[in-house]
Amino acid sequence: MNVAEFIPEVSSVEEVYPAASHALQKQRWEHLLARFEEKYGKPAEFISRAPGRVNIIGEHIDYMLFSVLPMATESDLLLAVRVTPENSTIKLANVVSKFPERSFAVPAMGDGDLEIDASQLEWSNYFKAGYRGALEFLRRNGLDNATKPPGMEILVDGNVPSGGGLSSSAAFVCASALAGMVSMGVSTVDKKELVSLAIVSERYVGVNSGGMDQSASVLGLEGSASFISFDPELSAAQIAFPKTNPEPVFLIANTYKTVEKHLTGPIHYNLRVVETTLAAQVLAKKLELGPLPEDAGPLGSTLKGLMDVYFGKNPSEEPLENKLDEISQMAEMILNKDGYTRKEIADILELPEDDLVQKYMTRFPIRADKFQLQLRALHVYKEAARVVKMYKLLAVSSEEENPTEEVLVQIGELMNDSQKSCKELYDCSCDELDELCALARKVGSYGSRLTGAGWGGCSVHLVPADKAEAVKKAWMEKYYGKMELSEEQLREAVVVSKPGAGAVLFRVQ
Ligand code: NG1
Ligand code: MG
Repeated sequence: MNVAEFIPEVSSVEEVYPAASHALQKQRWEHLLARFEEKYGKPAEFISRAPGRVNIIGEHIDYMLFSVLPMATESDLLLAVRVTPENSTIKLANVVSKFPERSFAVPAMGDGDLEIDASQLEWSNYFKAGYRGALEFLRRNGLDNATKPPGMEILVDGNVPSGGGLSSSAAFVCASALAGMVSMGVSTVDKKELVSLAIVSERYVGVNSGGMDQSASVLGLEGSASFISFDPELSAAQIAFPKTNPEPVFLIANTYKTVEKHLTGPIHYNLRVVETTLAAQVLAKKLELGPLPEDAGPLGSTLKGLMDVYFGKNPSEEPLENKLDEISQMAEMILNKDGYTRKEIADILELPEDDLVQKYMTRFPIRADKFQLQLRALHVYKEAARVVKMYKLLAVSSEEENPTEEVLVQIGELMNDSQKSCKELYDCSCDELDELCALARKVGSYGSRLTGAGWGGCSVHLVPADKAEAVKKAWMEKYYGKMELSEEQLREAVVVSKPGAGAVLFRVQ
């Protein structure tokens, strides 16, 4: 368990990335620091760094507080920062000129919240969200209200593709929250605090998200995937993939179908959160479990939902996956498969329809006539069971001296089943994702699936190293070859991803 730890302070690039990347990353960091000095006339004091993440399995279940199995990526977001106590302005610039410079005044501790207009697709919102989390953290921790935090000069360099399912957003929010805390004088940042506040912060950007991305970004360790649990409290177990011969590699293939989740929320992501929440309420009602807790939930989530249905009905010590099978059978029997209207749900919950809307569909508005409670609940329970199965397979194989390929075949099957469930039960895949997965499987991928929220973005494939080239070739010929892509897009369409390190702080000497 690495949670009760502080964010590591590193003194060199070498401590952050695998050996093969040292030279390139060193150049990138030096370039960032040089550009910073050029721009602001004084050197940066520190770099706050947080990575993206690839989710290997456990999709759309974090907001129901089931465990997930992601890994941090090597790609990351760097914020070079100088603290400017002489004024209370935050200046934000990006090494990429398409992101326009922004500046805003820091509110005093007692002032209202830092305003974030979530209806706009505005890059600085992610910074503001993380920074606001840091402000709130300091307020909670007794910093006197009259104090005005210092300003900052910031230059950003990020290489996690945005809108691609690799969580550039969480990387940005986590790195910003970390930078904010450091600028306000927190000398050692607790990892778990940072995760918790970043999860709450990211919701300011308009997505009712779970906690997987921020956990993976902060808690990741080089060489390991993270088995992250949220209930009863945040914890992470690090687990490596078996070193079979040939070794497995993860290929990440971008569909180049970008989805701006904060715009499509009402019909995609936020709707799914509402559907699973209401599935839990309806199940609880029909199973006569009494009211589910409404506010509590670790990490500020509004409802523990489907998790509570599970525990409410089964307070025993039996293995999680057995219970999950049982409860999904029950969900299948109890919930109707054609979906429910608002009115039907309100009637079951014995609420006026307006109250239902007010309670579940107002903070994050949604657009839907029918709510697919059965399909969504089935996905969540079955996916949660797959995560536990994969974790167990990995735990067993990591004990073996010479693991055979068979374990990768089994892991791959779980990934393929997850993709099928995302497509058929959760309706969060798309033709492009399905096609990349089908092509990869044909050429020898053990398992292929979407990663992140879906509806576009990236896919993840577990492939034997000696077939990686063949898989790439198939995609180039049959998928990317048919699109009009720039050379850069073609170069970046597929990346090999190894589990990378989590967030770090680097103080410039
Ligand atoms: P992406 O779309 O990759 O950022 C989102 C959520 C996660 C999780 C996944 C689906 C945010 C910030 N993150 O990930 O919490 O629910 O979808 O598994 O919205
Ligand atoms: Mg995101």
